[in-house]
Amino acid sequence: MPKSDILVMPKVHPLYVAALKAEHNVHEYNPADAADLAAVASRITGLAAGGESVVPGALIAQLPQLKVVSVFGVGYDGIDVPTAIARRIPVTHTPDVLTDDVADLAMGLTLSVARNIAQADQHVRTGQWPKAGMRLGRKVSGSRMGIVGLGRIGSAIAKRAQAFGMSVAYTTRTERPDSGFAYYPSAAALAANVDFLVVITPGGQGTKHLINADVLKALGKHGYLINVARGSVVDEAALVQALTDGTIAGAGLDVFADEPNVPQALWTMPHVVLTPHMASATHQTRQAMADLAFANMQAGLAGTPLLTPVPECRAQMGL
Ligand code: NAP
Ligand code: 8YV
Repeated sequence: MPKSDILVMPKVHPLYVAALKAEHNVHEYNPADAADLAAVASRITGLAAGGESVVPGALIAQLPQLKVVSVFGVGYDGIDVPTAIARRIPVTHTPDVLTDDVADLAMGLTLSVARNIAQADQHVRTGQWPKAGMRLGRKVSGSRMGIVGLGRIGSAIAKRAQAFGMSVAYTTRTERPDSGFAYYPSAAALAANVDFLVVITPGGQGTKHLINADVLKALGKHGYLINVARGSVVDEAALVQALTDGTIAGAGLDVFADEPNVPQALWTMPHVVLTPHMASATHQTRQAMADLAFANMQAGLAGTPLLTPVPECRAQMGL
């Protein structure tokens, strides 16, 4: 295949960028330098983004030859997909290959916050063990898990929860009777009936602040919130308040409203575990994501069938 000109959004994973550089001319997008983009815009045929990238319609409009947007990540809430579709430009993502890792981290956060693992590690490292005891944890095995979003990753979390002897319930917009799990029509109704509420929906306007003060109140003072979805799904101010005044028992958070900025109030809370958006960050999965994102890019440039177009492109572009 002849070399193409690819525009790469900031902070796209190096494994994906390296694969692109080996085959193409790569231009790193600098939102602060309009002249830099103007010099190459007419040649760009591929756009590489990450799951957290913001690709507005105005950027797509500046790229007259664009053939494909290939996202390194399953979430694509930052991409203006309707604008791309209007120009018949397919958008692809990386589903399935990261499902196990994200489900593993959801369980890791659940165990960590309930059993005080991060706190306990500090207790030993700072020489506290000979001097003082630690507060007791919350038993996870046999407890009740509620999953907000029973898709690929939510289903993988359910499987893991079952292995811990937990009961599983869920909420989605469309009930899934085939799952065999108890269905609740809203996040609040689900929260009122579980010990751990795990959030794993897509981000974007459709789920913005789905987890609000009312849902946290329903989860209650013995309940824990785990968010591995997107920061936008949770009303972060309401969450900080609920953790401060004891409305809920604790939280395990991998994603935040304004990454990489995490509200300072959370930094010192002993009943909170914080990770830096790393649910899919293993060597194995990041390589698989890079391979799939690159394969989608190559297919989009060549005009051959795409491996994993996003659902809207499948439905509206007949892919
Ligand atoms: P998926 O298979 O499309 O599942 C999404 C689920 O969310 C579906 O069950 C969907 O069911 C449900 N949902 C959508 N809107 C909803 C709403 N308003 N209320 C309740 N449920 C809703 O996607 P996936 O592969 O599991 O990935 C899910 C998300 O995880 C991604 O989009 C991404 O944002 C996030 N993620 C985060 C990380 C990380 O590093 N932390 C890594 C990977 C993915 P209905 O359509 O029936 O509502
Ligand atoms: C990645 C993610 O950290 O897949 C997603 O939606 O949020 C994560 O897997 C991200 O896409 C890397 O850019």
